[in-house]
Order: sequence, then structure tokens, then C-alpha cells
Amino acid sequence: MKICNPATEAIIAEYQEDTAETLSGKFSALKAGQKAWALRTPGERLECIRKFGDLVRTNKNELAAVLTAETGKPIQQSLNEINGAHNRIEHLSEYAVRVLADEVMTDTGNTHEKITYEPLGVIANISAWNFPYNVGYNVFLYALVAGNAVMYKPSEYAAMTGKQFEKYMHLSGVPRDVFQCVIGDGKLGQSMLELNFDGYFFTGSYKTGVHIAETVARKLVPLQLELGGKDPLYIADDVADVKQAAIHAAEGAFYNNGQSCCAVERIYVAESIYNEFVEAFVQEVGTYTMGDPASPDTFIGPVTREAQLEVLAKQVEDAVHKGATLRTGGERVPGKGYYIEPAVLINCNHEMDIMKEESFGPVIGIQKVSSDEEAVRLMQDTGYGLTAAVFCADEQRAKAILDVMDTGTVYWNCCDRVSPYVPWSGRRNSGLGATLSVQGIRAFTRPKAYHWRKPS
Ligand code: TXE
Repeated sequence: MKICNPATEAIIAEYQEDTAETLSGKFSALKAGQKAWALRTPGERLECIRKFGDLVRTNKNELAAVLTAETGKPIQQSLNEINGAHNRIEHLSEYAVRVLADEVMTDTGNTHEKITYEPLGVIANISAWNFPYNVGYNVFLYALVAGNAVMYKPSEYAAMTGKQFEKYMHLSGVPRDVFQCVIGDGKLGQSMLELNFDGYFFTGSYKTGVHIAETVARKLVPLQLELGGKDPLYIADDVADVKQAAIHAAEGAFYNNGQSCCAVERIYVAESIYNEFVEAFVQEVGTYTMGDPASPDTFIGPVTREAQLEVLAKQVEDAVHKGATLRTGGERVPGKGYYIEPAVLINCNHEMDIMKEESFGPVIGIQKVSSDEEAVRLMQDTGYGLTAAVFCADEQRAKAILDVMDTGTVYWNCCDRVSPYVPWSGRRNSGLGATLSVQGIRAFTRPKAYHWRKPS
């Protein structure tokens, strides 16, 4: 497999891909290795993960350079991701031992009832490229601490980072037959679906997610899907500071080039502040530095996948054709690299793909609304259900809007953020199951009920 730098289009590495045969050999090894790993205590397993975290932090500059080279993520954002993802290890350190411990429910007379949390076994982690640390850690760190073995398939666009995870995992004391990174594209992912894993944990597109769910359905093993979104942000007329709201909204839309699962993908603005908001938003986007992602000043790099450029161009064209105004950007930058100027479309409506279909890139549509009711109706007019956000001064007003959202996460005066202390889950086309939080630890276990009757 050839690895291409999306900023230069140069081939920067080559890997021998895994095959159905190597996959099957690694799977058998993981099956055997998991048994011994499960016999270690959660505290011992956690110790390895903490060492892994320390090694990643010690080598973060080298690792950030790798991530930037293969995905085009601006270097400062690569460092932010590596530093930020460490909070998963802090969360596990606080909670895992307690959450994985046996729970005695009844101990009266000669009746003793308890729950134990057994690992699932060997799990398949088919992963994405946009935040390989965040979305990878959400699955493989939690799975390992719970006593599972993991076959990790990074996206073909983040294979080098995947190989680094494997290197540091083994250096941290996680046995080779407990964590394996396999290299390949969707075809290799397909081969993983044919093996009998004890759970499938996927991050990626809706289309592939549904395909995986259908393919593994008959195995009757746990399946979790973290898919995309079309996350709305509503700026209400009582917002404390319109300019600040515009700055935050633009960051939510354009951070990581808009390639975040919970990126702000569409914005609704109350009509009384619409013009002021749009001007501040366009001005803010004008301050972004686009260029070489290896430079510390760059905020907008290339998009990771060349194919996405066409999707974005079509959305811009469709919106303009249907009456939107392109206030800035939208042009492919000539020369090498998959660059598109960050695009701001205003006067949008729900006839336009940009307000309904996932963009996953540096383009945003803004629409004027005349009431909270209209905003709520439009925010819900999507098949996705990952996050929804409101910026406003009145907490009760925000609560009334966000309580009715059919999304896994809601944000008041913030957006595009993830915390390990609360579950990360999508509804409808955004996914199935939850990672992070206590639930995200339990997701990698099966409960066993013990009914103990002591002889009297
Ligand atoms: O996703 P894919 P891609 C969305 C986003 C993006 C689009 C495509 O809209 O533009 O998906 O990205 C593996 N059996 N998100 O191409 O194809 C594949 O090798 C088993 C949102 O990266 O879904 C990779 O490891 N596996 C998302 C993983 O699935 C298969 C993050 C994801 O690939 C397979 C990423 C198959 N048949 C993309 N086909 C988010 N939640 O943020 C592919 N794969």
C-alpha cells in the first residue's frame, strides 16, 4: 500500500498489505493471547495503557509529524489531538478498575447475587482517519483494559499512525498476541467481517457502517457504529456576543478542515442578528491561514481524500444554483495538494444538499430563521443524529430546544467537543451504541449473573 501526502501528493511510505491468510493467522494468535490477558487484573492492564500514554506523549512531536504527513492535518492540530486524546487514559485511570469490578447485588441469608463483567474476547476495530487518536483510543484502549484482544485496522489514510500505535503498545507491555494492527483498505476490512470476532467496532461512513451491520448480523455479537453527522448550530437572537459566537461557530465548522464527525455542518441564525453574524463569520474565516500543514501557523491544510473535493464542489455548485450566495472560498487551489479554499454559503435553504448531506470538508451553509420553532424544525430535518448546538443567553430557552433533539449529544454555548466522562453516541444514521463514559467501558464486556445459594 502506497501512502500519499495529501499536501504534496508525494508517496511517503509503502507497506506490505495484510491478506486473508495473514489476517487469519493474526486472528488465531489473538484468540490464544486474549485468554492470558483476561487473567491479568484490570489494574495490571491499565498499567500497560498508562505506559503507552507516556510513550506517546514523550514522542508526540515525531507522532504529530507522521499524522500531519499522511492526513494533511495542520501540525498544531495534530499535537492538540495527541495531547487531548490522553484524557481517555485519565478517564480509564479514574474509573476502569471500579467499573470492571464484581458487583454484589444481594447478600441476605443464604442467597448471594452478583454481576461479573467478562471481556467480549477478540474484537475487530475498523477505524477512520480524521481523528485516529480520538476515535482509536475510544475503542482499543477501553477494549484492552476490559480484557479483550484487539485487531485494529486503521483507515488506509492513517496507516502510518496505526503502525505507531502498535509499536508503542508492544513497547508498553501489551503482548504482541493481544494487539495487532493490520494494513489494508476496504477489501481487508471485508475479510475481517468474514472472521468470527467477538465484537465489531467501527468508525466511518454511514454506507460502510450499514454494510458491516448487515454482514455481521447473523453472528449475533456486539456491534457499535460511530458514523457521520450533519450537526446543526442555532444562533438565537439573545446571544451574548454575536462576534464571539461567529468566531466559535467558524472554528466548529473549519477545525480539522471540517473533517470532524461532530463538526458544525450547518448554521441557523435569528434574522435580527443575521447580517451582523454573517459579516463577523466571513471576516473570521478570512483570517485563517491556509497552506503547508507542517507549518505551525497553518489552520487550513489540504483535505485528506482527493475524492472529497468533488463532493464539496458539487455541494457548492448545487447551493449556488438554488439561490445561495457564495460569500467566500469554494475554489480548488491550483497546483499540488488537495486544497480547497474554505467556503461560506449564505441565504441557504433545505432544498440544498449543503443543508442536508454530510459535507466533511471546509464548506458551510448559513440560513436565516424567524423563530425558535423554525430553527428546531430545520435542525431536526436530517437523517443524522450525532450532535446539536445552540448559542443563546437564556438557559431555559436552550434547554427547551435541546431537550427535543434526537441526537446523542447536545451543546449549549459550545460545539464540536468530546469528553470521555459522558457517552459518545449517534442516533439514527449517526450510529449505534456508545463509547466513552462508564457505558463505554462496559461496552467491551458481557455481564454474567451469579445466583449463589449457600447450603444452610
Ligand atoms: O470512510 P469508509 P472513508 C465519512 C465522511 C467521509 C466518508 C468517507 O463523510 O467523507 O465517510 O470516508 C473500512 N468492510 N466519515 O472512505 O469507507 C475502511 O478501510 C469493512 C465520517 O474513510 O466508511 C476504513 O478503515 N471495512 C467518519 C473504514 O472502513 C471497510 C470518519 C472507514 O471507511 C469496508 C470517517 C468494508 N466493505 C469518514 N469498506 C466520522 N464518524 O467522523 C471500507 N472499510
